[in-house]
Formats: sequence, C-alpha cells, structure tokens
Amino acid sequence: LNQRGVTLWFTGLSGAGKSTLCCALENELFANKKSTYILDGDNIRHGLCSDLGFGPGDRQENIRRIGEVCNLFTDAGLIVLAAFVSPYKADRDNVRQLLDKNQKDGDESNSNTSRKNFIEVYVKADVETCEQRDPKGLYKRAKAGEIKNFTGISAPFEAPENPELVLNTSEKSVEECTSELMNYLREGGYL
Ligand code: GGZ
Repeated sequence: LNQRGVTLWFTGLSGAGKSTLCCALENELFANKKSTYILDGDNIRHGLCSDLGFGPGDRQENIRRIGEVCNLFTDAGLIVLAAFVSPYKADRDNVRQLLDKNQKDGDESNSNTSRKNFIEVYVKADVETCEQRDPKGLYKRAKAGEIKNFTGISAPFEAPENPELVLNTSEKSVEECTSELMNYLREGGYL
C-alpha cells in the first residue's frame, strides 16, 4: 500500500466553513494523486444516522458511529475528511482514542511509529460571523425557535483545547487555510 490512512476531523459551528475547507482540501489532494473520502452531514445523516436527531445523546451516537467509519476507512488507507459540528469534547476525544488505539495495534508490526492518525482541525469562526453567513437560513430559524438544540444558539459548542490545527475562517481565506492543511500533511509525512 503506498498510502497510510489518516482522519482529519473538522469541528466547528454550522457555517464556520468545515465543508468548504474539506472540498478545497480534497481537490488539492486529488491533484497529488491521493485517495480521499469526505464524510459529512449530507452523506451520514440521511443514511447511517437517519434515525438520529440533535439532542446530546443522539449527537453522541452520531459521532460514535462516524468514528467507527473513520476508523475503517483510515485502516483501508484513505485520507478521511470528516466534517461534523461535533460540539462535545468527550465525543471527539473518544474518536481520537479509537483511532490512536488502532494505530498502536498496527504499529506493532510496523516501524513507522509516532505518526498520529487522528488530526483534529478546529474550524473557528464566532457565532456572529456564522450568523451573518447563514447560508441555509438555519440561524434565523433557530433564533425564531423553529429549530431546537441549535449549536451556538440553544445548544453548546465545546471548543477543542488541544487541536492539531486551528483555522480561523473569519481571518483567513479558503486558499490560506487549504495551504496550511497541505503544509501540515506534508511536514507530518502524510503525503
Ligand atoms: C446544529 C444542525 C442542527 C442543530 C440541523 N444544531 O451547516 P449545516 O446544517 O449544513 O451542518 C449542520 C448539520 C450538523 O450535523 P452534524 O452531524 O455535523 O452535527 S453533530 O456533529 O453535532 O452531531 C446544520 C444542520 O446539520 N443542523 N439541526 N440543531 N446543526
């Protein structure tokens, strides 16, 4: 296999730019002949997790299932780009643990150690910025009380404490963020 897998986990508010950055990064990776897979609400919440809503318990189960999928795809050698609000630190940490454990197991017969296979990317933008963007009108509806448990309005977002990368999308362009991601991957030996 000429590619070791890795999961890039994008966390942040709705409208922070997770999907936009995943798409832009995927294009760059394609240009470098890498095999990738994007997981996001569009392909997960309509299928694998169509039985789940947005209460804390359902989000926890959503992230748990997605973590297992990331683990399998990473094992298969893909660069997985996962874009989920994932507002709870404990849920994200569980995914990290799962991928770390898998890596250690694999490393017993592999000299290529120390490389992480879970990279947490905090896509940072304050609620005010996301509210102004509001591409789907969700903040407006949440504020009107039409959507319950809306992250940033009526549900919490626990910011990552030690993410591998922080990308502030209200200060940086998509191009700048994408090249930071590519640099991180290049320097970490992922490409
Ligand atoms: C947050 C919600 C909600 C609530 C629907 N809270 O910007 P989007 O529209 O396209 O992405 C958001 C997506 C969040 O799903 P996730 O699976 O990423 O959430 S989590 O990781 O917390 O399980 C948003 C839309 O679904 N959406 N209702 N109440 N976002």
